[in-house]
Amino acid sequence: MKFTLEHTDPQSKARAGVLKTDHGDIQTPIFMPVGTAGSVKAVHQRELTYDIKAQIILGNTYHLYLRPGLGVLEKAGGLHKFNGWEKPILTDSGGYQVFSLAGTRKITEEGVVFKSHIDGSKHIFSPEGVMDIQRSIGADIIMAFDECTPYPCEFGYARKSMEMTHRWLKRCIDRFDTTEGKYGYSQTLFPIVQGSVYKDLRKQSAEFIASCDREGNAIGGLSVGEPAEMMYEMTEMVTDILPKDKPRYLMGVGTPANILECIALGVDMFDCVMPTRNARNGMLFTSEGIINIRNEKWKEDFSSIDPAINSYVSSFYSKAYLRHLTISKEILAAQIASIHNLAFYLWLVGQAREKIKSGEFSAWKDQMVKKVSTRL
Ligand code: PRF
Repeated sequence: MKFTLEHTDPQSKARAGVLKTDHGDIQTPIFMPVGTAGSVKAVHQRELTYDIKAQIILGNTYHLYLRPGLGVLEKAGGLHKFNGWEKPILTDSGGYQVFSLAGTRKITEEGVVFKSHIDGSKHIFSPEGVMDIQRSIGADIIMAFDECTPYPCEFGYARKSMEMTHRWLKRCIDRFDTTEGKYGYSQTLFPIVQGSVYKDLRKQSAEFIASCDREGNAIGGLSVGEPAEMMYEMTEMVTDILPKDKPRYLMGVGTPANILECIALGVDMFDCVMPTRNARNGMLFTSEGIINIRNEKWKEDFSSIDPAINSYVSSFYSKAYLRHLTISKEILAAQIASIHNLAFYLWLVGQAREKIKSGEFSAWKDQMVKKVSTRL
Protein backbone atom coordinates (compact mmCIF):
# COMPACT_ATOMS: atom_id res chain seq x y z
CA MET A 1 0.00 0.00 0.00
CA LYS A 2 1.22 3.48 -0.78
CA PHE A 3 -0.25 6.84 0.24
CA THR A 4 0.61 10.01 -1.65
CA LEU A 5 -0.46 13.41 -0.39
CA GLU A 6 -1.36 15.61 -3.35
CA HIS A 7 -2.62 18.81 -1.75
CA THR A 8 -2.93 20.35 1.68
CA ASP A 9 -5.33 23.19 2.33
CA PRO A 10 -3.49 26.32 3.51
CA GLN A 11 -6.42 27.57 5.66
CA SER A 12 -7.23 24.29 7.42
CA LYS A 13 -5.64 20.88 7.99
CA ALA A 14 -7.58 19.29 5.11
CA ARG A 15 -5.66 17.06 2.69
CA ALA A 16 -6.24 15.40 -0.67
CA GLY A 17 -4.34 12.23 -1.45
CA VAL A 18 -4.31 8.87 -3.18
CA LEU A 19 -4.09 5.52 -1.44
CA LYS A 20 -2.85 2.75 -3.71
CA THR A 21 -3.83 -0.84 -2.95
CA ASP A 22 -3.60 -4.08 -4.92
CA HIS A 23 -7.33 -3.72 -5.64
CA GLY A 24 -7.02 -0.19 -6.99
CA ASP A 25 -6.62 3.42 -5.96
CA ILE A 26 -8.65 5.34 -3.39
CA GLN A 27 -8.91 9.11 -3.77
CA THR A 28 -8.99 10.77 -0.36
CA PRO A 29 -10.79 12.18 1.53
CA ILE A 30 -13.12 9.21 1.12
CA PHE A 31 -16.27 7.77 2.61
CA MET A 32 -16.49 3.97 2.82
CA PRO A 33 -19.98 2.44 2.62
CA VAL A 34 -20.58 -0.16 5.32
CA GLY A 35 -21.12 -3.73 4.10
CA THR A 36 -21.40 -5.40 7.48
CA ALA A 37 -22.14 -8.98 6.44
CA GLY A 38 -20.45 -8.70 3.04
CA SER A 39 -23.26 -6.67 1.48
CA VAL A 40 -24.00 -2.95 1.59
CA LYS A 41 -27.62 -3.29 2.68
CA ALA A 42 -30.13 -2.96 -0.18
CA VAL A 43 -27.42 -2.06 -2.74
CA HIS A 44 -26.08 -4.13 -5.67
CA GLN A 45 -22.38 -4.12 -6.58
CA ARG A 46 -23.27 -2.57 -9.95
CA GLU A 47 -24.97 0.37 -8.26
CA LEU A 48 -22.11 0.70 -5.78
CA THR A 49 -19.66 0.95 -8.66
CA TYR A 50 -21.46 2.99 -11.31
CA ASP A 51 -24.12 4.98 -9.43
CA ILE A 52 -22.56 5.60 -6.04
CA LYS A 53 -18.96 5.42 -7.29
CA ALA A 54 -17.75 3.78 -4.10
CA GLN A 55 -13.99 3.23 -4.08
CA ILE A 56 -13.73 1.00 -1.01
CA ILE A 57 -16.28 -0.75 1.19
CA LEU A 58 -16.21 -2.05 4.74
CA GLY A 59 -16.86 -5.50 6.12
CA ASN A 60 -17.12 -6.68 9.71
CA THR A 61 -14.98 -9.46 11.15
CA TYR A 62 -17.57 -10.15 13.84
CA HIS A 63 -20.44 -10.77 11.39
CA LEU A 64 -18.46 -12.59 8.71
CA TYR A 65 -16.77 -14.88 11.22
CA LEU A 66 -20.15 -15.88 12.69
CA ARG A 67 -21.83 -16.14 9.28
CA PRO A 68 -20.99 -17.48 6.68
CA GLY A 69 -17.83 -18.43 8.65
CA LEU A 70 -14.22 -18.78 7.61
CA GLY A 71 -14.68 -22.17 5.92
CA VAL A 72 -16.98 -20.68 3.28
CA LEU A 73 -14.91 -17.50 2.86
CA GLU A 74 -11.67 -19.41 2.36
CA LYS A 75 -13.28 -21.82 -0.11
CA ALA A 76 -14.65 -18.84 -2.03
CA GLY A 77 -11.12 -17.40 -2.24
CA GLY A 78 -11.78 -14.51 0.17
CA LEU A 79 -14.48 -11.88 0.51
CA HIS A 80 -13.72 -10.11 -2.80
CA LYS A 81 -14.40 -13.34 -4.72
CA PHE A 82 -17.37 -14.24 -2.53
CA ASN A 83 -19.31 -11.00 -2.98
CA GLY A 84 -17.91 -9.95 -6.35
CA TRP A 85 -16.54 -6.59 -5.17
CA GLU A 86 -13.21 -6.19 -6.98
CA LYS A 87 -12.12 -2.90 -5.42
CA PRO A 88 -10.54 -2.42 -1.98
CA ILE A 89 -12.18 -3.71 1.19
CA LEU A 90 -11.46 -2.75 4.80
CA THR A 91 -12.54 -4.96 7.67
CA ASP A 92 -13.15 -3.77 11.20
CA SER A 93 -11.65 -6.11 13.77
CA GLY A 94 -14.68 -6.95 15.85
CA GLY A 95 -13.24 -4.88 18.67
CA TYR A 96 -16.29 -2.63 18.43
CA GLN A 97 -19.06 -4.99 17.30
CA VAL A 98 -18.30 -7.43 20.09
CA PHE A 99 -19.04 -4.63 22.56
CA SER A 100 -22.10 -3.25 20.84
CA LEU A 101 -23.76 -6.43 19.52
CA ALA A 102 -22.69 -9.60 21.28
CA GLY A 103 -24.65 -10.92 24.23
CA THR A 104 -22.86 -11.48 27.51
CA ARG A 105 -19.15 -10.83 27.14
CA LYS A 106 -16.09 -10.94 29.32
CA ILE A 107 -12.99 -8.86 28.65
CA THR A 108 -9.65 -10.20 29.85
CA GLU A 109 -6.02 -9.55 28.94
CA GLU A 110 -6.20 -12.58 26.65
CA GLY A 111 -9.18 -11.25 24.68
CA VAL A 112 -12.97 -11.15 24.74
CA VAL A 113 -15.25 -14.12 25.36
CA PHE A 114 -18.69 -13.44 23.93
CA LYS A 115 -21.96 -15.04 22.94
CA SER A 116 -23.14 -14.78 19.34
CA HIS A 117 -26.14 -12.49 18.79
CA ILE A 118 -27.34 -15.08 16.24
CA ASP A 119 -27.50 -18.33 18.20
CA GLY A 120 -26.01 -17.66 21.63
CA SER A 121 -22.94 -19.82 20.92
CA LYS A 122 -19.75 -18.97 22.81
CA HIS A 123 -16.62 -17.62 21.06
CA ILE A 124 -13.35 -15.89 21.89
CA PHE A 125 -11.72 -13.03 20.01
CA SER A 126 -8.05 -12.45 20.77
CA PRO A 127 -5.63 -10.05 19.02
CA GLU A 128 -3.94 -13.03 17.28
CA GLY A 129 -7.23 -14.72 16.39
CA VAL A 130 -8.67 -11.57 14.88
CA MET A 131 -5.55 -11.12 12.71
CA ASP A 132 -5.92 -14.70 11.44
CA ILE A 133 -9.64 -14.18 10.76
CA GLN A 134 -8.93 -10.99 8.80
CA ARG A 135 -6.24 -12.83 6.81
CA SER A 136 -8.95 -15.37 5.87
CA ILE A 137 -11.53 -12.73 4.97
CA GLY A 138 -8.83 -11.10 2.86
CA ALA A 139 -9.54 -7.38 3.22
CA ASP A 140 -6.92 -4.98 1.84
CA ILE A 141 -6.91 -2.97 5.06
CA ILE A 142 -7.45 -4.76 8.35
CA MET A 143 -7.92 -3.23 11.77
CA ALA A 144 -6.20 -3.91 15.08
CA PHE A 145 -8.17 -5.42 17.96
CA ASP A 146 -9.13 -2.65 20.39
CA GLU A 147 -11.57 -1.79 23.13
CA CYS A 148 -13.84 1.13 22.27
CA THR A 149 -14.68 2.75 25.59
CA PRO A 150 -18.24 3.97 26.12
CA TYR A 151 -19.17 7.61 26.85
CA PRO A 152 -19.06 8.70 29.54
CA CYS A 153 -16.12 6.68 30.84
CA GLU A 154 -14.19 7.24 34.07
CA PHE A 155 -10.57 8.28 33.66
CA GLY A 156 -9.22 5.22 35.45
CA TYR A 157 -11.12 2.82 33.22
CA ALA A 158 -10.22 4.78 30.08
CA ARG A 159 -6.51 4.66 30.98
CA LYS A 160 -6.47 0.93 31.76
CA SER A 161 -8.47 0.18 28.63
CA MET A 162 -6.14 2.26 26.45
CA GLU A 163 -3.10 0.52 27.91
CA MET A 164 -4.65 -2.88 27.16
CA THR A 165 -5.51 -1.76 23.61
CA HIS A 166 -1.81 -0.84 23.21
CA ARG A 167 -0.70 -4.27 24.49
CA TRP A 168 -3.22 -5.90 22.19
CA LEU A 169 -1.80 -3.85 19.32
CA LYS A 170 1.70 -5.24 19.91
CA ARG A 171 0.24 -8.76 19.75
CA CYS A 172 -1.68 -7.86 16.55
CA ILE A 173 1.52 -6.56 14.94
CA ASP A 174 3.52 -9.65 15.99
CA ARG A 175 0.93 -11.96 14.46
CA PHE A 176 0.31 -9.86 11.36
CA ASP A 177 4.02 -9.47 10.58
CA THR A 178 4.70 -13.20 10.91
CA THR A 179 1.83 -14.33 8.66
CA GLU A 180 1.00 -13.76 4.99
CA GLY A 181 -2.05 -12.98 2.92
CA LYS A 182 -3.83 -16.08 1.65
CA TYR A 183 -4.92 -14.85 -1.78
CA GLY A 184 -1.83 -13.42 -3.44
CA TYR A 185 -2.32 -9.69 -2.79
CA SER A 186 -0.99 -7.66 0.10
CA GLN A 187 -2.86 -6.58 3.21
CA THR A 188 -2.00 -3.80 5.63
CA LEU A 189 -2.78 -3.35 9.34
CA PHE A 190 -4.05 -0.06 10.79
CA PRO A 191 -3.66 0.52 14.55
CA ILE A 192 -6.37 2.43 16.45
CA VAL A 193 -5.95 5.41 18.80
CA GLN A 194 -8.17 5.24 21.91
CA GLY A 195 -8.20 7.28 25.14
CA SER A 196 -11.85 8.34 25.46
CA VAL A 197 -12.30 12.13 25.84
CA TYR A 198 -9.15 12.70 27.94
CA LYS A 199 -6.54 14.90 26.28
CA ASP A 200 -3.54 13.36 28.03
CA LEU A 201 -4.70 9.83 27.16
CA ARG A 202 -5.40 10.76 23.55
CA LYS A 203 -1.93 12.32 23.29
CA GLN A 204 -0.30 9.26 24.83
CA SER A 205 -2.25 6.90 22.58
CA ALA A 206 -1.57 8.92 19.40
CA GLU A 207 2.17 8.99 20.21
CA PHE A 208 2.23 5.24 20.82
CA ILE A 209 0.29 4.50 17.64
CA ALA A 210 2.54 6.85 15.62
CA SER A 211 5.63 5.06 17.00
CA CYS A 212 4.34 1.73 15.63
CA ASP A 213 4.99 3.16 12.15
CA ARG A 214 2.27 1.32 10.21
CA GLU A 215 1.06 2.35 6.74
CA GLY A 216 -2.06 4.07 8.06
CA ASN A 217 -3.67 4.95 11.38
CA ALA A 218 -7.17 5.03 12.80
CA ILE A 219 -8.95 7.03 15.48
CA GLY A 220 -11.49 5.06 17.51
CA GLY A 221 -13.58 5.64 20.59
CA LEU A 222 -15.25 8.79 19.26
CA SER A 223 -18.81 9.50 18.11
CA VAL A 224 -20.07 7.28 20.92
CA GLY A 225 -22.39 9.87 22.47
CA GLU A 226 -20.02 12.73 23.39
CA PRO A 227 -20.82 16.27 22.20
CA ALA A 228 -19.61 16.98 18.65
CA GLU A 229 -17.26 19.74 19.88
CA MET A 230 -15.53 17.23 22.14
CA MET A 231 -15.16 14.81 19.23
CA TYR A 232 -13.58 17.55 17.10
CA GLU A 233 -11.21 18.56 19.90
CA MET A 234 -9.99 14.96 20.37
CA THR A 235 -9.71 14.42 16.62
CA GLU A 236 -7.58 17.53 16.17
CA MET A 237 -5.27 16.59 19.07
CA VAL A 238 -4.72 13.21 17.46
CA THR A 239 -4.27 14.36 13.85
CA ASP A 240 -1.69 16.88 15.08
CA ILE A 241 0.38 13.95 16.38
CA LEU A 242 -0.16 11.23 13.77
CA PRO A 243 2.34 11.26 10.87
CA LYS A 244 1.33 13.57 8.03
CA ASP A 245 2.42 11.19 5.29
CA LYS A 246 0.01 8.41 6.28
CA PRO A 247 -3.76 8.20 5.93
CA ARG A 248 -5.94 8.83 9.00
CA TYR A 249 -9.21 6.96 9.37
CA LEU A 250 -11.88 8.23 11.80
CA MET A 251 -14.01 5.21 12.68
CA GLY A 252 -17.80 5.36 12.62
CA VAL A 253 -18.16 9.07 11.78
CA GLY A 254 -20.66 10.49 11.03
CA THR A 255 -23.18 13.07 9.84
CA PRO A 256 -22.34 15.03 6.66
CA ALA A 257 -21.40 18.02 8.87
CA ASN A 258 -19.17 15.83 11.11
CA ILE A 259 -17.36 14.55 8.03
CA LEU A 260 -16.73 18.03 6.62
CA GLU A 261 -15.48 19.32 9.99
CA CYS A 262 -13.16 16.32 10.43
CA ILE A 263 -11.81 16.62 6.87
CA ALA A 264 -10.85 20.16 7.93
CA LEU A 265 -9.00 18.61 10.90
CA GLY A 266 -6.92 16.32 8.69
CA VAL A 267 -8.94 13.10 8.50
CA ASP A 268 -8.78 11.16 5.21
CA MET A 269 -11.14 8.20 5.62
CA PHE A 270 -14.60 7.74 7.13
CA ASP A 271 -17.26 5.08 7.49
CA CYS A 272 -20.70 5.15 9.05
CA VAL A 273 -23.97 3.23 8.89
CA MET A 274 -25.88 6.52 8.94
CA PRO A 275 -26.50 6.94 5.17
CA THR A 276 -27.82 3.38 4.78
CA ARG A 277 -29.52 2.93 8.17
CA ASN A 278 -31.26 6.31 8.05
CA ALA A 279 -32.27 5.67 4.43
CA ARG A 280 -34.21 2.63 5.56
CA ASN A 281 -36.04 4.87 8.03
CA GLY A 282 -36.94 7.49 5.42
CA MET A 283 -34.23 10.07 6.16
CA LEU A 284 -32.56 11.47 3.07
CA PHE A 285 -29.42 13.57 2.95
CA THR A 286 -29.41 16.04 0.07
CA SER A 287 -27.24 18.89 -1.17
CA GLU A 288 -29.94 21.29 0.13
CA GLY A 289 -30.46 19.67 3.54
CA ILE A 290 -32.15 16.78 5.34
CA ILE A 291 -35.51 15.38 4.26
CA ASN A 292 -37.89 13.13 6.19
CA ILE A 293 -39.54 11.58 3.17
CA ARG A 294 -42.58 10.40 5.18
CA ASN A 295 -43.55 14.03 5.78
CA GLU A 296 -46.88 15.19 4.26
CA LYS A 297 -44.88 18.06 2.75
CA TRP A 298 -43.54 15.78 -0.02
CA LYS A 299 -46.87 14.15 -0.92
CA GLU A 300 -47.25 16.00 -4.22
CA ASP A 301 -43.68 17.17 -4.74
CA PHE A 302 -42.82 15.63 -8.09
CA SER A 303 -39.33 17.14 -8.24
CA SER A 304 -36.28 14.84 -8.26
CA ILE A 305 -34.85 13.60 -4.95
CA ASP A 306 -31.70 15.66 -5.60
CA PRO A 307 -30.75 16.64 -9.16
CA ALA A 308 -27.34 17.90 -7.94
CA ILE A 309 -26.26 14.33 -7.17
CA ASN A 310 -24.91 12.46 -10.13
CA SER A 311 -26.64 9.14 -9.47
CA TYR A 312 -29.42 7.59 -11.50
CA VAL A 313 -31.96 7.27 -8.66
CA SER A 314 -31.35 10.80 -7.34
CA SER A 315 -32.66 12.44 -10.51
CA PHE A 316 -34.90 9.68 -11.93
CA TYR A 317 -37.26 9.28 -8.95
CA SER A 318 -39.41 12.02 -7.44
CA LYS A 319 -39.82 12.81 -3.76
CA ALA A 320 -43.56 12.11 -4.02
CA TYR A 321 -42.96 8.65 -5.48
CA LEU A 322 -40.29 7.77 -2.93
CA ARG A 323 -42.66 8.96 -0.16
CA HIS A 324 -45.37 6.68 -1.53
CA LEU A 325 -42.98 3.70 -1.66
CA THR A 326 -41.75 4.39 1.88
CA ILE A 327 -45.24 4.66 3.36
CA SER A 328 -46.30 1.53 1.45
CA LYS A 329 -43.27 -0.31 2.92
CA GLU A 330 -42.09 -1.26 -0.58
CA ILE A 331 -38.61 -2.83 -0.69
CA LEU A 332 -37.73 -0.43 -3.52
CA ALA A 333 -37.96 2.50 -1.08
CA ALA A 334 -35.00 1.15 0.91
CA GLN A 335 -33.05 0.58 -2.30
CA ILE A 336 -33.62 4.05 -3.75
CA ALA A 337 -33.01 5.84 -0.44
CA SER A 338 -29.83 3.85 0.32
CA ILE A 339 -28.36 4.41 -3.13
CA HIS A 340 -29.20 8.10 -3.01
CA ASN A 341 -27.77 8.66 0.49
CA LEU A 342 -24.53 6.84 -0.35
CA ALA A 343 -24.23 8.72 -3.65
CA PHE A 344 -24.69 11.93 -1.66
CA TYR A 345 -21.95 11.00 0.85
CA LEU A 346 -19.56 10.10 -1.99
CA TRP A 347 -20.47 13.32 -3.79
CA LEU A 348 -19.78 15.31 -0.61
CA VAL A 349 -16.29 13.89 -0.06
CA GLY A 350 -15.58 14.18 -3.78
CA GLN A 351 -16.54 17.87 -3.67
CA ALA A 352 -14.36 18.36 -0.60
CA ARG A 353 -11.45 16.82 -2.51
CA GLU A 354 -12.00 19.13 -5.49
CA LYS A 355 -12.22 22.18 -3.20
CA ILE A 356 -9.02 21.19 -1.38
CA LYS A 357 -7.26 20.91 -4.74
CA SER A 358 -8.55 24.27 -5.97
CA GLY A 359 -7.77 26.02 -2.66
CA GLU A 360 -11.42 26.87 -1.92
CA PHE A 361 -12.07 24.28 0.79
CA SER A 362 -12.41 26.39 3.93
CA ALA A 363 -15.00 28.86 2.68
CA TRP A 364 -16.91 26.09 0.90
CA LYS A 365 -16.88 23.91 4.02
CA ASP A 366 -18.44 26.55 6.29
CA GLN A 367 -21.22 27.20 3.82
CA MET A 368 -21.78 23.49 3.14
CA VAL A 369 -21.94 22.54 6.83
CA LYS A 370 -24.87 24.95 7.21
CA LYS A 371 -26.62 23.61 4.14
CA VAL A 372 -26.32 19.91 4.89
CA SER A 373 -27.48 20.42 8.49
CA THR A 374 -30.70 22.24 7.49
CA ARG A 375 -33.93 20.29 7.97
CA LEU A 376 -36.12 20.85 4.94
N1 PRF B 1 -13.01 0.71 17.31
C1 PRF B 1 -13.27 -0.17 16.28
N2 PRF B 1 -14.27 0.05 15.41
C2 PRF B 1 -15.04 1.15 15.56
C3 PRF B 1 -14.82 2.08 16.59
C4 PRF B 1 -13.74 1.86 17.52
O1 PRF B 1 -13.47 2.62 18.45
C5 PRF B 1 -15.79 3.07 16.45
C6 PRF B 1 -16.00 4.27 17.30
N3 PRF B 1 -16.73 5.29 16.69
C7 PRF B 1 -16.57 2.72 15.34
N4 PRF B 1 -16.10 1.56 14.83
N5 PRF B 1 -12.52 -1.25 16.14
